[in-house]
This record gives sequence, structure tokens and C-alpha cells, in this order.
Amino acid sequence: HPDPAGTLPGVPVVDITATGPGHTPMQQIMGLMRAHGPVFVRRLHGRDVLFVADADLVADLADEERFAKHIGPALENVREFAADGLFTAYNDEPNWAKAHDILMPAFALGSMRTYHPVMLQVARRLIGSWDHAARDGRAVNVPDDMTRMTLDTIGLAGFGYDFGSFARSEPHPFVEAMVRCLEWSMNRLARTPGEDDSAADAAFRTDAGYLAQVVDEVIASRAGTDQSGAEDLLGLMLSAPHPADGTTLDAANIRNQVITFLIAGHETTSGAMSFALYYLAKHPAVLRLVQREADALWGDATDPEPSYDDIGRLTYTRQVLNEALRLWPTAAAFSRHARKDTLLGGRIPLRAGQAVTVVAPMLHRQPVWGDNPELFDPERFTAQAEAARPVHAFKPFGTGERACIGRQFALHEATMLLAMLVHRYRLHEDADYRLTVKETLTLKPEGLTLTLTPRTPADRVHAPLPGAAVAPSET
Ligand code: FDE
Repeated sequence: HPDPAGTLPGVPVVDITATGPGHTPMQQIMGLMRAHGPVFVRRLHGRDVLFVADADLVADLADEERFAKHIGPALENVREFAADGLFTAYNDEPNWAKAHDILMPAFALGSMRTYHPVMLQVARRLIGSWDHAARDGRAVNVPDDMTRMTLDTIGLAGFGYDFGSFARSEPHPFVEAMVRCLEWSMNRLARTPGEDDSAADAAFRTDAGYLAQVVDEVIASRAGTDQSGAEDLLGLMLSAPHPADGTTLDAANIRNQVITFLIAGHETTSGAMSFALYYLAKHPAVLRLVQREADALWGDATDPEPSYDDIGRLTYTRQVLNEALRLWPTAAAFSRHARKDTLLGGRIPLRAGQAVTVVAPMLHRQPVWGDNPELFDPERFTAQAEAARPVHAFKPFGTGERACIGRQFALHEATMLLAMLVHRYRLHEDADYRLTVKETLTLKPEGLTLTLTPRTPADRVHAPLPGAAVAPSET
């Protein structure tokens, strides 16, 4: 069996067979890139993967004429439970284009108006639970609560289904099963060829069966009712005809889409909000600026009513989120393959079908980001700074026609929640906390806790926003 990657000119090959990828394979890849540079081949049990983070090579990979999304081994494993759902469908699988065309309108920026009230409703559940914790002087577990929030949001906004996560002391069993499925997908990559782990596989099948069963309940609670007015994802899937051929999605595909959205729509977004809160707690000056932005909108209101339009005004909050996604893009890697034989970046020969994996956390630390890429600095995302940077230097949402369909959804949800939280609470970090990034295919700050105290009018920031027409009054 030929070993094409190993013969790539000037590309180092690093064999990790002796240690294996461990439980944090992404951070291992980051470490190897720090040692060997932003292009290398990782060899594991004789299987090679070409990883790149070099900004010019990533820009080249974004060329849709020459490259397309690749379903690599990790996504092949996820296919075992999400099949031809949008995230894991092959490019030429007819259900990809069909579902994409039917669902695109539901994710256009304007559609966020529809989801806004539900996002707000769930944000208030989280706040209710954090108010309790604040009163009792109890620390909150940030990633757990962010996951409650994002699961309830995608469930309600997408499918009209209430997971009721804040009424449970433990995560919803759907989350636990799903996380185990993702872990299985990741751990299966580390097996030696021919190695089978039938206990793990059996547990996986039980979990995958449970996911399918929950999803069937979600669908059943809707099917049979009149869907003609339903604008959410499930309503569209059950009723909207494809613009070209007038057919609707079949039942098996709808199930795969629901599983896909429940996974894609909550793990990644909750991780992004968790990292943002981590950095805010560590950077009081930045926190102060986010608070100023929220205070300018909502003043001393004890229960502000953020409007849809308010979220578009939270530009600094959005910069903070982008900067958190730069350092820890929660869907950290995506893969591309060559459509035909080509030279990547004019120098690395690739055969048709050969795959390359983009390592976003390292792309986001390349020299185009300046001399201190490890430094958390939301000023990197002012409109001016963004305009000065190559467009493909920031890729937390993938690229091209297979890029994240949920991007606006995630950003609207996360921006609103962050602003509401900093408006309401002072955030106190646990001084002993050291960032440990947990990997379950997606990334999370493991065990991050915060303690909260309610902000009072005296805590409000009364400085005008840059460019604000009217300075807020003293009270
Ligand atoms: C997608 C996505 C991506 C791409 C991948 C590849 O290429 O392979 C990425 C990178 C992402 N995504 C990311 C992210 C981040 C965040 C925060 C998110 N994401 C969020 C979300 C939400 C929702 C709902 C979603 N998301 C969804 C989704 C989907 C469905 C997909 C697939 C698309 C196609 O068509 O392919 C994605 N996402 Fe995301």
C-alpha cells in the first residue's frame, strides 16, 4: 500500500504510533505543529494524515474549484449515528443539496428574528439558575450550564421540543449519550488496525439507539399536527418542498438532520461561550468594556428586555466571542480533499481525492496574527483590523458551501447571553483554576467554575461608548 503523504517534498513526517493520540489529540497536533511547523504529516499505525495551519495553504484550500469538504475518519465515525445529516453527508449525496436548499432560509440572518424570543426565554432560565447560585454563594459550573442553555435553545427553537435542562441536576441523558457517542468517534481513531473493542462498540450502539429514540419522540410530538405555519427547522423539514423538484425530505433523513442539529447546534456553541467567559473572568479590563456596552443599552434595568436589534449593536461583545473562537475554535479541525491532481500552495503535490486537515487553533496563531498570538485581545476583531487581515486567516466555521450553516444562530445566541450575564453579574474566577481543554471532538474548558455577585447601580459603567451620540446620564 503506497504511502503518498510520506513522500511530500519538504513536509516532515512525525510518527506517533509509540504514544498514540491520547485523550487530547487536537492539543497533541498543536504541540507537534509548534515543534515541526504548520505543515506536517502525522503517522499513526502506518496511516498518514496531512495537517496544515499555514495561512497561505489554508487560503488555497478554500478554493472551491480545486478542493471540497472531505469526510475523514472522524466524520466517518460520526456518520455511524448522524448518517446523511448535513454535517456528515458526502458532497455528492443527493440529500445534502436537498436539505441544504430547504434549510438555508431558516438560517439566514433575518430568521434570527424568529428565534430571538426563544433564545431570550432560555437565557432567562440560565439567569434564574445563576441567581440562585449567587444568592447561596455557590460556584456555577460554566460548561455544564452553557450546555444546558444551548441544548434547550436548539431543542425549542429548532424543533419546539423542551429538554428542560435547568430543571435537572444532572445533564439531560441525551447529552450524556451524545457526548459518549462523540468520544467513541474520537477514541475509535486511536485503535490499531484490526483492533476491535466490542464492549465500546456495544455501548456506542446502545447510546446511538437512545439518541434515535429521543429524536423520534421529538418528531412524533410534531408529526400529524398541521405544519403549514411552522417556520422552525422541523416544520420546514416536515413540510417544505424542495424548490427544484417539489419533494420533501424523507423520514430517515429528517431523523439524521435532527440528530445533527442537536449535536452541532449545542456542543460547539456552549464551548464558545464557556471560553469567552473564561477569558472575561481573566481580563478585567476587557470585561469592563463588555459591561460598558451592555450598560449603555440596558442601564439599571433589573430584567432588561434585549431586542433583536440590540444584539447587532453588541459589537464589542461579538469581538470578544470572535477572539475566544480564535484561540479555541470549538470545532477545531475540518478536512478538504483535492478534486483533481493539484499542487497545494504551488508546492505540495496532491492526487485527486487526497485529504488535508486544517488545524484552526494553529491557523489562528500564525504570523498574520502578529507577534503575540497567545494573547487574548478582542481588538483583533475591530472592523479595521479585520479588513487588514487575509480573509481566510480566521476559520472557526469552516469554509465554502459546506461551511457552518448555524453560524448566525450560534453568534446571536452567544452574543445575547454573554451581554446579559456581564450586565447582571460580577464574575469571580477561581484563582486556582488553570485552563485545561477537554476534547470530545469539540473543545471545552474543563471544570471551569465562576462565582457571581449581582451588580448594583454603583457597578454600572457610565462612560459613553465610542461614537455614541448621547452620553448616558449619571443615574
Ligand atoms: C458545519 C460546521 C463546520 C464545517 C465542518 C466541515 O467543514 O467539515 C464548522 C467548522 C462548524 N460548523 C463550526 C461551528 C462552530 C460553532 C459555534 C457552530 N459550528 C455552531 C453551529 C450551530 C449549528 C446549528 C450548527 N453549527 C450547524 C452546523 C451544520 C448543520 C453544519 C454542516 C453544514 C453543511 O451543510 O455541511 C455545520 N454546522 Fe456549525
